[in-house]
Amino acid sequence: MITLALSKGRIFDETLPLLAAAGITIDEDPEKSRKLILGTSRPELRVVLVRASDVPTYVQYGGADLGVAGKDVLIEHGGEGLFQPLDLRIAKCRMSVAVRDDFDYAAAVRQGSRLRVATKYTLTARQHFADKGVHVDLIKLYGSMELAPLTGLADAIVDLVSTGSTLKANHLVEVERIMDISSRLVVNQAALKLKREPIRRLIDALGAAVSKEVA
Ligand code: PRT
Ligand code: MG
Repeated sequence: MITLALSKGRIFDETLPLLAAAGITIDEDPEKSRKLILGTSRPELRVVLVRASDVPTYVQYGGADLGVAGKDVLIEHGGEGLFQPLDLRIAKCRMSVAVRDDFDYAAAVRQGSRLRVATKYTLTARQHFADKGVHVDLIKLYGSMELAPLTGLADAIVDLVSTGSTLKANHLVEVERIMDISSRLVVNQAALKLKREPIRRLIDALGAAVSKEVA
């Protein structure tokens, strides 16, 4: 048996067409069922539904053989014990710094002020501001980062942006793009050795599906 970890929502939705191109369908729609383990058209392949940020942990410890996780999540996890053979080019967005539209970020940086930055992505944020030589106090949040500058909790946030409409609706502006983000296939290193053939075939089939999408 091969177990693939996916998170509900955009990662599940955008992985489906890649699996379909590899001739694989999932038996149930996770939005309509409460099941956490789903069968597929391949008897030897099943899907487990886990929280997006738990995908690397499941794969690292062998709770799943493979998984799909955003680069944002993989950086924060550290990637230990994970082989990352493929950029699936799905769930694309960017990691950015944003501030209130009335906050002069350039001036604050120029003056060498100590910035208060709220984020879920503390490793990425720490590295970014260290590279720029900007002093920051990081405030770890687990959700709704957009609220932090509006309530005075922070001067800036580091968050994911795709269309930009969440920032706009909350009177925030993107002032720096830290990196482009997409989701990657991650594989448990021990599983890759023990179940080499079926896992290799799945990686190759998904790789071919990604190249077809790009072409
Ligand atoms: O929701 P949960 O806490 O369980 O986990 P999660 O938020 O990590 O899961 P999910 O499914 O929302 O995101 C899974 C992955 O999708 C992330 O790890 C990213 O790699 C990727 N992704 C792509 C995004 C976005 N686009 C995105 N826009 N993840 C989150 N967002 C959020 C962003 O944080 C912000 O709140 O959407 C909002 C901005 O969107 P726009 O379109 O208004 O700019
Ligand atoms: Mg979410």
